Amino acid sequence: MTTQKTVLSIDGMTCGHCVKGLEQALAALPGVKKVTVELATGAATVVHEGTQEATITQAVVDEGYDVRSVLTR
Ligand SMILES: [Cu+2]
Repeated sequence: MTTQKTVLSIDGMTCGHCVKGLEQALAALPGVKKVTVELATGAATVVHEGTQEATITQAVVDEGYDVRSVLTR
């Protein structure tokens, strides 16, 4: 399976706890290999194999944040 990178622009993170919680939620998704969440930019980078973009987006929404944009390549 191909390794893909999905980059999300996220609204609503305010502190390190937000970052940690989101990182854990994303890392728990099936197929996710690596997660980087940056508080300053609101950017989350998810390296995964076969995880649907919609699944990743939903996980962020479920954590209580807004997804401004999402790009998979
Ligand atoms: Cu917070």
